[in-house]
Amino acid sequence: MTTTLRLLHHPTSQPCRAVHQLLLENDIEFEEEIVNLMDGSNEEQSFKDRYNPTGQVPILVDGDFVVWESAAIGFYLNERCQLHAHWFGADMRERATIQQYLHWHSTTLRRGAGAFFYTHFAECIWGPRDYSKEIAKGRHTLDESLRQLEAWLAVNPHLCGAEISFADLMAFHELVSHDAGKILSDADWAALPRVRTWFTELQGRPASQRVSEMIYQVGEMRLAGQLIPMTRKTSLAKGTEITPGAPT
Ligand SMILES: N[C@@H](CCC(=O)N[C@@H](CS)C(=O)NCC(=O)O)C(=O)O
Repeated sequence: MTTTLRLLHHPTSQPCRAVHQLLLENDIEFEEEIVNLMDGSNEEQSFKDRYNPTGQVPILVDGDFVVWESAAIGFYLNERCQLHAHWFGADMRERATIQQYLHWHSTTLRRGAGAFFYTHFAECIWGPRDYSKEIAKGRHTLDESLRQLEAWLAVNPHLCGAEISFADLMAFHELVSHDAGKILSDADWAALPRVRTWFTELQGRPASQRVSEMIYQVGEMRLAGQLIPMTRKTSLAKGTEITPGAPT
């Protein structure tokens, strides 16, 4: 295969950063295209028809093949680029454990992103409103998920075993957003000592820092009370609403 891979993504997006980091960690050559999520370009019908009917990123394009959903992109890259076995598992049990994590992740820790989204981005889209119910819902899911991570990290130094896998990157980037937005207090971190050690270790990887620069800048802006200019009027974190689709 000789085509150059294209990654369509946005650096504020947790699953995009995980895929971006996987590409960097493995020295995979790719072209980067930032999709403007702030003006809702990703929701245009032409974008959905061409790339992803959900309008979401990340998206990987390999010649005439398009794949979306971060986990599916990861598995594709694993086979396409023959990644080192620790990323997706050396045998069927390890592979199943990593799959298991990624399925769990999409309905739990990923949904906890609502705590970040409704604390920091909702106001930039819909203006000042009472988002406390959405924040509380995200926070509840986040807390439950973090307790589960803490339990897994009591068994292994990484989420699915001794070595780092794509599961770690996916989980790590959820926490990067919460860290950038100071969603977790010092007391929260203190109650999660294994998660904190694991998070600090992952933060030290050069690729982690490279892909996380923008979200930390965005976090600083929001913590200083600045709005992120957004002209879109729909959620960036679909599925985290109390009432699906609301507020509109
Ligand atoms: N399950 C998807 C989630 C992707 C996702 O939530 N993408 C968000 C950014 S973090 C997005 O594209 N939001 C824009 C929108 O929904 O319009 C994956 O893992 O790839």
